[in-house]
Amino acid sequence: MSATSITAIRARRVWDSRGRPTVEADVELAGGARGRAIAPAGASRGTREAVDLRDGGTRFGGADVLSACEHVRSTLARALSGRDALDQASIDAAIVAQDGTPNKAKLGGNATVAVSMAVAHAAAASRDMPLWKHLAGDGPVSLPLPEVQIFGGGAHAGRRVDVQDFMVMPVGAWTFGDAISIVAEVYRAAGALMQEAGTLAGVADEGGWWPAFASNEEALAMLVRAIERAGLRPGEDVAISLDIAASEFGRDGRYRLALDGAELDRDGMAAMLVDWIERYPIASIEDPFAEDDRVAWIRFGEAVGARVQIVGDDYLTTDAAQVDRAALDRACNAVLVKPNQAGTLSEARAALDAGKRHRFGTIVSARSGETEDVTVAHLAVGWNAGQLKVGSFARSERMAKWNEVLRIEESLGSGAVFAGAGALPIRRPARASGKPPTR
Ligand code: 2PG
Ligand code: MG
Repeated sequence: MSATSITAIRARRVWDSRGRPTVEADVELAGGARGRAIAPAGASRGTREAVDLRDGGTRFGGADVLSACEHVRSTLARALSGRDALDQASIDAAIVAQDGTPNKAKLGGNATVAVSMAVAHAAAASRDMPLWKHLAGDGPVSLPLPEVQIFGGGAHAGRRVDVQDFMVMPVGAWTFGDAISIVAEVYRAAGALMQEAGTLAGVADEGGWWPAFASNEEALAMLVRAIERAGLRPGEDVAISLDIAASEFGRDGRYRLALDGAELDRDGMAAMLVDWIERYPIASIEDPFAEDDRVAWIRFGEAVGARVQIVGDDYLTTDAAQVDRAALDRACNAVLVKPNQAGTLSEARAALDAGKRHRFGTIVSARSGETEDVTVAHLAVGWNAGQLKVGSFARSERMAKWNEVLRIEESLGSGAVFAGAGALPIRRPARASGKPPTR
């Protein structure tokens, strides 16, 4: 037994940002190093992603995770005991083998991802390193371009607007810190605008302003106004990014936009999105079509793939094989990487690596149900993903991640490299040269 052998794994039920139970895992190594991680939880989920194990019954609406915790303490603790925490690949292979299902249905994706991430934290601690550095090894690292929700909708806001995330990307920023300052101004301006319009109704699940819009497009127009009001140039300083999350309202090639009172076929849906791309400074669109509408994805990729980042979330579910297929199809040019969609860090990493092989944009992403766990901030830097999406710019489960990246940037000092707009898989006009502004 070496100092990095696993000697104990514990689990407990803790609570996420929606007040729902989730799994926290602690891992201890022979040399005394410890790691801890908490599983997040999605609301708009792809059908092929790893599933959380929930107890059912009446307690906490059936969402309890006592059986998932028990699987950590029994099956996983037994299978991983004595293994070397530095060998993440074989740890994750053992987790996959113990589960034995294609979607972690037996042990629960919430159990497996918490343990997989806690092992990585323990391994980093054993080397006395921050997690991002441990993960990077000799590879390059960069501070990610943040993708930040300003208005929340869809399943995260009582479906008051159909589109799920109206986000911004500070493409004109010089550093990660600069990017976050820009976002802070836009978020503030958007709140003030809605307050003046009398439509402010609190914040949605990920901290974005809760929308009371007359149409989906009105939210886009409001976002442009917020960017301008913050004294920034739409498109140049700040671009728009949308997560349509179309699987939530599309099926069999038909899309029901409740707020617009419209039912569109796949061509109508594509026409609406292309029209938006032409009239608004949109640089990225996630899940523009439902996950079962492959033909729509392929046509859309052909039409706009050269000028817009097209991101597969529910469409790819952090699965390397799906990324390979989408690349062959040219259906998308970016992959969202959510560790709990895969169920282990190694599988999530494989999806990211597949994306890089195909020159996709790669975006590490949190879920709508989050906690104080900041693992994704470290993954974005250490895996050199280039982009990070963790929801909005309010509520501490979101701010903890942005703040962690700020700390990492500071620790890198003059060696810090900001991925910026170069992380997008599309050609963009070069940023004006000169001195960075003070923000
Ligand atoms: C998404 C995520 C995060 P959820 O759709 O990209 O915004 O939502 O975690 O509910 O799947
Ligand atoms: Mg999504």
